[in-house]
Amino acid sequence: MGAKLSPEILTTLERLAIEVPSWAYGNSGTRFKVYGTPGTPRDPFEKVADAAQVNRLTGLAPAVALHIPWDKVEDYAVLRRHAEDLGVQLGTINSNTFQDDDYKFGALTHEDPVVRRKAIDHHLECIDVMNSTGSQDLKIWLAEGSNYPGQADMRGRQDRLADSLAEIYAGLGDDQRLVLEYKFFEPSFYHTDVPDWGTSYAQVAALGEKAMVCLDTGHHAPGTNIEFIVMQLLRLGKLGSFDFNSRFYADDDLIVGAADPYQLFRIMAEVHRGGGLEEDTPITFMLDQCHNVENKILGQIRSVLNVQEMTARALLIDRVALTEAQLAGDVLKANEIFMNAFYTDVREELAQWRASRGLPADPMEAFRASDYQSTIENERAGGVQASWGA
Ligand code: PSV
Ligand code: MN
Repeated sequence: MGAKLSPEILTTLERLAIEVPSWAYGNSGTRFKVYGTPGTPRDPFEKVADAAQVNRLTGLAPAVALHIPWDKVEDYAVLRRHAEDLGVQLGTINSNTFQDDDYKFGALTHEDPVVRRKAIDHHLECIDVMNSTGSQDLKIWLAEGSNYPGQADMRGRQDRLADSLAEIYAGLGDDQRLVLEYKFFEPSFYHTDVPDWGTSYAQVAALGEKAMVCLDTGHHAPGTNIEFIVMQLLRLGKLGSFDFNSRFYADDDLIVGAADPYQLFRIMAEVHRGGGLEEDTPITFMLDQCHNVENKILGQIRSVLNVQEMTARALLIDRVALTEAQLAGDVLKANEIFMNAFYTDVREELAQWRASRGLPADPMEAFRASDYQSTIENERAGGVQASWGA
């Protein structure tokens, strides 16, 4: 193909797969308002159908992540067949220990063994779901922490967390993994039990090789050098998955690459440098986003295309010249080489490449031109639209 994207780069791009989250297709909002949208799915089957559109038009999203209990169904094998009929797989299973009254003061860290038991059992149930769906990853994000200094015994909670995770880990099958996601604040504001990559790393390292860290790009303090964390976790062999999204202020869950495409480029450059785009990559790339005011399916299409575009640009970094400049101490040459790749517009070449693979050159326009949206708006009348907690 064209001058910029070599066959080698295209082969790497061919492998890029980004899981989409089922919750992106449901209604979402802020604590102020959740807007309903015509055509919003009413159950996991309809969410999977929408997700399949993203893959059909981009070739980039072959799996859908589920959230339990939001995506609870009677028979997961039926949901799996439904997904496969539509050309996608069921992906990461996300647990949920943040919506029951019992969990007000913690779940896996709770002082009360009865509450802890309930939370551990929920995760074991998630592993059962994984056995039916064929999912590889169990993703654990915990809403646990405290609001006031002195409120909680942080040390005791960390120890109980280790014990709870060990029990969950023991339930994993040979080909299954646990990924532990960190977040620096919210819903707790003073301390969070898994606030940073170091804590997540310490916990998963103690479990064993099937436990890895999940890095959600929106879960860091402003100004954090996220690509450094990516480098370090890859170096340690513990970067298990990404939750991609972007943020201006906190955990905004906006379209990845929308707020800061350069940051996404820097992250993908480090992923590439650390071998994370190789065939045997340990990384599951996933979106963790909501689309509060924009069309949800188009929002997901835009997201996976943004990841593809910044990955292509990252692959354009002239690594030989960069190393040479670095070793020569040529600060500005090195920076220039890095920036040259970032400033290279690859949209036209990616469009041509898509067309050559039987995909629409412009997936956004292809979706707008299709009758999918009007069909779901007509067909999905009645029932209760899915949203947070449904
Ligand atoms: C909450 O911050 C969150 O966005 C986490 O990132 C999880 O991955 C997601 O919700 C689903 O539980
Ligand atoms: Mn997340």
